[in-house]
Amino acid sequence: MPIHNREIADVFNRVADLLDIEGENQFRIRAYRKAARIVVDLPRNVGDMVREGEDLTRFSGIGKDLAGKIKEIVETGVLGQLKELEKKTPPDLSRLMKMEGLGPKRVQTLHKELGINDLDGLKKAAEENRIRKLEGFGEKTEKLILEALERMKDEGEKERIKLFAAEQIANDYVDYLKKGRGIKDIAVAGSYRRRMETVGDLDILVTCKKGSQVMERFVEYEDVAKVLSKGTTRSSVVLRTGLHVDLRLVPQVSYGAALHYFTGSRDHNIAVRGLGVKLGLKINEYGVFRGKDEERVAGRTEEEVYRQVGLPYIEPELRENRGEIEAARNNKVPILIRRDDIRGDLHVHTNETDGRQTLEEMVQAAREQGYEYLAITDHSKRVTMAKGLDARRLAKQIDAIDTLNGKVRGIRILKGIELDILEDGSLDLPDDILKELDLTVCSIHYNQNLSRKRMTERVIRAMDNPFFTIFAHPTGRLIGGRKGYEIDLEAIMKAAGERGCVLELNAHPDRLDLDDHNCRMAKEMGLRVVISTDSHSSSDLDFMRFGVYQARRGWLEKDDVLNTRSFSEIEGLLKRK
Ligand code: DGT
Ligand code: CA
Ligand code: CA
Ligand code: ZN
Repeated sequence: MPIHNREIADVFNRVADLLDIEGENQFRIRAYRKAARIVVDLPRNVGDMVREGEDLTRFSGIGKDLAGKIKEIVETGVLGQLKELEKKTPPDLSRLMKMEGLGPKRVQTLHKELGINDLDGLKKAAEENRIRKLEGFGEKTEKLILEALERMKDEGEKERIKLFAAEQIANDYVDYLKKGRGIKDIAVAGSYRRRMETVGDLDILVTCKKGSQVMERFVEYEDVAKVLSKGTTRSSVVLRTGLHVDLRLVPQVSYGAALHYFTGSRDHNIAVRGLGVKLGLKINEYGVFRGKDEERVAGRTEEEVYRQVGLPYIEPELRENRGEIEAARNNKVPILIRRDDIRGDLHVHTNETDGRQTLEEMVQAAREQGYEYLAITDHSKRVTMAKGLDARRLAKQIDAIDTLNGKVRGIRILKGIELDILEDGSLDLPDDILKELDLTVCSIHYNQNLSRKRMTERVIRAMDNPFFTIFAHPTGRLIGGRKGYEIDLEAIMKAAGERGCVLELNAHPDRLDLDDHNCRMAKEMGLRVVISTDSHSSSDLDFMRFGVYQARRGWLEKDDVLNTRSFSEIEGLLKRK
């Protein structure tokens, strides 16, 4: 059975979670989290490597012990150690640990003091006001827990997965299907094609030659845990990861219409169908039909479908019925930014703090991306967990970058720092070192629970400092995790515009912060955005595309994004007036 690197990483993360709840020592816990990251970063499928007898210990960070555990997971599908842990500590507790207001210590207390083992138990205890009585909890935490539970209910039973994870699964499935005989067209439609940050399920569409056994092949995929239905034009399965996948087989003449229909969004489709009705057209997943006798007038391509209702082609990322149809009618659809437009990355870490690679390695990796420039922005001293830089170490890094700039060709290295915005709005390092830098990427890591008003004031006060350049991951949210702190983004954007500061769209697939709505708000306020990866290893530089997808969903064009500019332009733009 092929097992994804991400699934193996999940096993290690679960071990780390449970050890954390048990109160194991942090050193050991971190080792498992690190193992998870290493496995995700490996260049190939680990399962394949194990089967081919490759020696995993040749990768840095993988010792004999870890290699043995990976082998065990690949060969048996489980890790004995995790099973043991789950006997002692209910596995559901790790879900509780990720909830707002709860960490491993509190979950352990809930488990020990109130016997809470799962979400239901938690809900009951909160409703009966038993949690507030525990030491270190209080009314506020109890309320937070109830709110978080409510949100989880809203999100429904079906767990949504991040686009990044969906991509690995979709690519493998599509590659597998393509290897079968007779497939002509194949596309993954739905929210996946609209590049939403999370997807609920995958909707695959195919056309094929007569007699090809595509449905058989679909349900026989090794990752399938359960076949929900199997028909001649439609089948549904559940994968081992719990993800649902639908496959629809459509005739060639309907392919464009079906692609349009199943790409959605539902609201966009309804609006397009409405336009059709006014023109006497019937639009469905089989095609576009005119008049009483339903003469087929389009269906092979999406362009044809749009043309029939008098519209130009609309990119999938825009199809949310958020004004794209009106824009298209007035010939005002934005020309969306593309990955190729990006000329540099302005937020990356090195192993001076919590990155995995050296300065030189990151620069080399950025050159391989074809970038004109790269900003090095390691953490500042407040982030002690990441060995944040003080003024002295930063000065050393500045020298190292100056030297490297004298040596490397084809790329400029910008001197920066990811500077912590302290609780009172001051910056974590003194001006006399900040003035030596090309830019600062300012962000909040601590004291995230201030009121909306105080948080907003804190950031605006920080922006008053003339060395503040970019506000990084502005809301602090984590997709599927932390909701983000309270902050008035509109006020922040206004203040940023007045001061010549820029907001970041953090491209890390767990963050995508700004989100699509925020991007659009920035654009409407005339504010430029910078898309940055926040890379902690050279392979993270590839996250840029997720930032670009989100920017496209937020209607951003090339000119709306600062790091589409050349080095000479950007140098001027980063300077505060
Ligand atoms: P997801 O899977 O929750 O992330 O979101 P989608 O957008 O992929 O939704 P899904 O998988 O339920 O359906 C795929 C597309 O099929 C959807 O975007 C639009 C189309 N579709 C599904 N049901 C309906 C419907 O009742 N009416 C219309 N007009 N379109 C529908
Ligand atoms: Ca879907
Ligand atoms: Ca679906
Ligand atoms: Zn960072």
